[in-house]
Amino acid sequence: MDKILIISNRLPLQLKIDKDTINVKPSVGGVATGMKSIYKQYESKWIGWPGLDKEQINPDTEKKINDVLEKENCVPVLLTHKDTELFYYGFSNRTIWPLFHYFTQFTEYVNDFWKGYIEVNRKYAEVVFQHIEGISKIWIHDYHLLLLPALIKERYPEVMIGFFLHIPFPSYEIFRGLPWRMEIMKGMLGADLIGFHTYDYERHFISCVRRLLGYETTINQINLENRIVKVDAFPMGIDYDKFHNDAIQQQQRSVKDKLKIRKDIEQYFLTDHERKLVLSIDRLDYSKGIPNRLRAFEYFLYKYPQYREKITLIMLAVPSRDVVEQYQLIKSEVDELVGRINGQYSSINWTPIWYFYRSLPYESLIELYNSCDIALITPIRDGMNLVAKEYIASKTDGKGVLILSEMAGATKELSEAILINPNNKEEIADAIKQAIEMPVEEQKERNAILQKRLQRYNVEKWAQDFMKSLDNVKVIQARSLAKKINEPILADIKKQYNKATNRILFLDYDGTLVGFKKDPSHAVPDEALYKTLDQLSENSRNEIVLISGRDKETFTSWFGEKKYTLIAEHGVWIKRAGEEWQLIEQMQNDWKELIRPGLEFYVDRTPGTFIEEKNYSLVWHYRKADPELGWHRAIELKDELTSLISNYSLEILEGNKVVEIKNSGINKGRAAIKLIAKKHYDFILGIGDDWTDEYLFEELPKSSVTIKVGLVNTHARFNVETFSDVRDLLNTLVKLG
Ligand code: GDG
Repeated sequence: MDKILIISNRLPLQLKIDKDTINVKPSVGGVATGMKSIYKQYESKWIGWPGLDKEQINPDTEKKINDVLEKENCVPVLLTHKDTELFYYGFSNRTIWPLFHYFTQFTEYVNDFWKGYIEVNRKYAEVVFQHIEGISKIWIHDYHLLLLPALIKERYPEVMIGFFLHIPFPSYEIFRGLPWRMEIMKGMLGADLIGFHTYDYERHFISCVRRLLGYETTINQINLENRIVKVDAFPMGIDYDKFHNDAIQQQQRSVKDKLKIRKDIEQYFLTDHERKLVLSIDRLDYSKGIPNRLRAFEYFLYKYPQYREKITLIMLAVPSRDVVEQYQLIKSEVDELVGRINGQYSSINWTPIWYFYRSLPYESLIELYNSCDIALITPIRDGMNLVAKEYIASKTDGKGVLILSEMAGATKELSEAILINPNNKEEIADAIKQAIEMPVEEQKERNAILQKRLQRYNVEKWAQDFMKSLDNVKVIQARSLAKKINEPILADIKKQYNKATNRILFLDYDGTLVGFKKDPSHAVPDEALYKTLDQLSENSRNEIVLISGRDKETFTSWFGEKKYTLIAEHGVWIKRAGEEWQLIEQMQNDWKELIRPGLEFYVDRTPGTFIEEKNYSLVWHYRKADPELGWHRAIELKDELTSLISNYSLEILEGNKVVEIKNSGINKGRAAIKLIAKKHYDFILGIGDDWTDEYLFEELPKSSVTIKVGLVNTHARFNVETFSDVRDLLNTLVKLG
């Protein structure tokens, strides 16, 4: 059986020290439930903070805690009071939480918080290292542990790491404000699979990866130098059957077994059939839009006076992070608003808002869900919002109306709810009216669709899907790694090289022999490169061919005096050592005047881009442009060009951040073939990094050693990670003589 580790800020159980005994109570949160199925399937352990400060625990109790937790397959991460101050209340909840929920005005950038965050992520890593033996997969949860994936990956690259973010991932414009944005991105990219609740969060993340780190992405895959990372949306579900069945069971209880809350609701509300109950449940958090909701409810009472005394809002606000100032402020605001509305509208036999500031037992929650006619859920931002789903699941008679903010991740699946903009009190007030007046048939119709969907994609399915995807990434990675040059492959290449008497080495330049520079004119050859190439070309058994898309003037200035063969413009021109440039093929050039104005239009609209004119091609460069915009414009441009060039014998090449239009039939592969046809070579090497080099890999004889730089799919036989690996390989060949 596979062994896995689950890691989250908190363990899925609550600990209480009662004199000498330690009491544990499982927590009822969604993540804990979802993980139950994973628990059954794998031999797993859960690592997290048990909720007690280290100072509260003496060595004797520590041993007891460990024993109790061990029985539950849990491992504690012990944090000091200072740790929780800086890491939990500090960076997690005063920096990441507000920023990721678009509350930039509440976001605090404090260096000590950041240091505390790094330190605690390291503490988690240390505990992981103590339990990693035999572990094949790790699933890390949420925004408290954004650095942990990379900390683990560095030490244990072979362990598959999944990371799931339970809160929104903000757009680039918000995320870029974080002083430690690079560290956070790199930390997350330590994972092999990164999951979000919705596609929107996923695309924001990918956009940040492209803009901040410059990695190439293909749909939902990120190609790091040495690894492929997959990003995907997994909308978290709930334990539907549990909520639904428990609601049925509680309803069927005999009068004497009924919960007090049920009896109270029956006594005060359910006797009056015209009285509508509206429910609101959240942690008391500024992201949940509680003041907006109250103002909209107040406005509803003002706008639709006919419903006064006929509607009651039951509002449960669960205390949360109350040491953080913003949470204290929101509490005062809510208290004040409730007081104001009740003061304004109450009568002797009616209180508009029943307000509870505490948490209730799970059974009471079910009673509230089941008895209320309307759920009013209006977050300003919410990663998912499970309360909305739980409400629908608990409506056993199929009646009930959900009013849901379009800013909650859950709207993507709950489109049959009445969706509102949480900042629009007019719309919310009207939605309440619509909900009150909605015919029962319509309520049932909408809910039936919602219930079916929630039952199918439940939390168990969510967890299983995530794990399946993680396995899948492993297969994708293995495919790209299968061809990576390792010791035995290298030994074989060396053997072939040693045996050969007539060798030819086709080497692409940019991205293969040198790293990419934002400005291509800065990618000049360095001394070490000249030395390697000179040594190779001085060997009489070798012919060195630099084969590139560069223009012949640049190549002349860099390598004109060298003993290498140069092929420029993807195979238009050839220059043998000591000779002049010659055209490999005769071509026409008159098409340029037709294409150029179109390209200029793209330069005008895309800052940072420019046109390079080569003898037989035009190139639009977008390396210096905003990566997102450049990428979109390149797609547009290719699309436009495709119809424009149909009357000419031209083709469009897409290279690394370039779109090149050139005469068709000219490519590196054709040029190379012409060269090797002239002589018998018993060792042929071809190395390149981009799309244009694929022609070379395809055309060279099957026995050739073809190498792609970058761990991506290719026609080449082998891969290496970066241009430095190419240099190492060439230096190894130099030593062989
Ligand atoms: C984060 C994201 C995302 C609430 N009051 C009581 C109680 N609850 C339970 C509910 C529900 C859970 O707490 C709240 O979950 P939410 O999803 O609504 O919100 P967050 O706590 O902010 O959770 C959120 C979630 O992670 C999962 O990924 O959906 O967007 O912010 O399950 O039932 N449970 C009990 N008593 C209460 O008084 N027993």
